[in-house]
Parts: sequence; structure tokens; C-alpha cells
Amino acid sequence: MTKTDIRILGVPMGIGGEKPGAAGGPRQAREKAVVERLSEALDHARVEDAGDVLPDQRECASRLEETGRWCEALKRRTAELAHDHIRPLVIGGDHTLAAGSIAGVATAHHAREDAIPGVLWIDAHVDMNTHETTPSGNPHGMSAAALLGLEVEHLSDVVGVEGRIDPKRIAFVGARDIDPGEQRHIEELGLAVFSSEMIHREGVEKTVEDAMKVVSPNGEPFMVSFDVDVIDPEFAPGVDTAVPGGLTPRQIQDTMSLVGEHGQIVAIDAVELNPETDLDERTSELMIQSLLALLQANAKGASAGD
Ligand SMILES: [Mn+2]
Repeated sequence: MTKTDIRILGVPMGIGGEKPGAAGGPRQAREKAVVERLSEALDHARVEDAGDVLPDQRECASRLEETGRWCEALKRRTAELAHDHIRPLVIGGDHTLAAGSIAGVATAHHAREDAIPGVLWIDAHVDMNTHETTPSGNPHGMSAAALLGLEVEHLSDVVGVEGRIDPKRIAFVGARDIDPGEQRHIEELGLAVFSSEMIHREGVEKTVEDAMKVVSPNGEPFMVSFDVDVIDPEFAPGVDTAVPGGLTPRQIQDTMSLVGEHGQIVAIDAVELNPETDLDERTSELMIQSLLALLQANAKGASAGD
């Protein structure tokens, strides 16, 4: 059954972050048997590891240009997969890569005149800076902005017009570190943000339900961009930009299971795993368990709907 096929792409890119350690994320995930564990859990799905995606080797004048090069290569791959109705599971690598992975899937949907899928952005950050508003200068904080049509040097060129996503169909879940420029962009575009504080106060179930009303109000296909820094650094220290007040392991598992039940996930990113700052492989283990929860719930929903 083609529609349940999952193709894993590693993107060992770390230059878009504060520290380069996220480049080791795909290797760490494979060492922890991500491919075998997902295959075993999803008995009717074919999970294949398609290896790493690498940019071409031309000289780059800036970090944004170099991240753009990576995103360009990734966009080509996810567009091909989405064209063939195969679901990319992109393991990063820093979160800049979403400007390539998501734009590729959106472009494929655009080409066959399907609606552009919604996006659930699970992250401590909203990644809504442009190169003009960014306090850190780090490209991994600009990918959502580029996908939503804000002008970001190099990344906007990769996204193009047909790779853009709909501001009315994206929800940010778990956010707790929003810069002033990002807040302005959120208000200008009218974006839906569900903070980690909201999850702690109102519970996972209510928050996910409200977020999914934005992303997939009538069960439409959607993408999940999962930044492991949404989990509290006490439990997931292996990230680049740790922010306290995050989700507990229980909360992220429940979030993933509930999201998976909505069905029709067409692409997944799992990003920002930094093995260099991890302790006892806690973060990679939580990342894999979260993906298992998401995809197992999704497989159940898919077979129930057939
Ligand atoms: Mn992020």
C-alpha cells in the first residue's frame, strides 16, 4: 500500500544553529535503530532509509546562503517523494531544513492542484525571525518565516511562491521563547500559537484539539515539524537552544499520539537533536519514542479509515 510508505532522509546540517552539534543528529538516530524500530512498530508500512541529503559543494558567501543550499537539495527530494505519495521523514539537523522539506511537499501538492497541507509546528520557538529581525543571526530561527512568505535572504528563494504554506493552516505548539520581531510577525499574519504554558494549564488534549482545528479542520492532510527542544531540557538536554518550562516526556508522548490519530500525515521533520549536549542518549531516545507514538497512532487511524 503506497500511501503508508515512509522514506527516511537524514540531513546532517548544523550550520544553521548556534552550535554545530545537530549535524550529528541523523547518525545518532540511526545508531539508536530508528529505522528498525519504526519498521517493527508499523507492520503494514514500508519504512526505508534513503540515506543522507547533502548540498552541492560550491563556495558560499554566508551562513544563510549555505543553509539555503542544504534546503534546496532537500526540497528536491521531498518534492519527488510527495509526488509519488511517499511520506518523507526528515531527521535533522537544525530546523532551518524545514524551509526545504516543507516547501518541497507543498510544491508537489501545488503541482497537482491539491490543497497545500497544513503544518503543525511543535517547537519551543516559532522560527519566525527574518534576517532583519533576528537577535542571534541563526538561520534555524527563520525557517517558518520563509515558508510563510516573509522575505528571508536565500531561504525565500528556496521556498519560492509554490512552496509557501497557508498562514491560516499553521499552528505552533509548545512555544515559550518568542522574540519581539517574531511577535510582530505573528500578529501581522494572524498566526495561531499554543504555548507550552497553555499545555501545562489546559492540558494536552484540549490544546491539541484546538491546534488541529487550525491545521486540519476537516481531516485534511497535514505535515508535522517536530523540534525536540519542545521537551523540557531536564528530560531532553541534547538540543542546541534549550528553554526551560517545556513538555514532560508524558506530555510529548500524549501530544504525538493525539496528533497521529488525526490521520493523513504527509511529511514529518524531527530536528535539532544535538548528541554533543545530550546525556545518556536521553534526547535521541525521546525523539524516537515520540516518532513511534505519532506514527503508530497514525497507522491505526489510516487502517481504520480504509
Ligand atoms: Mn525550531
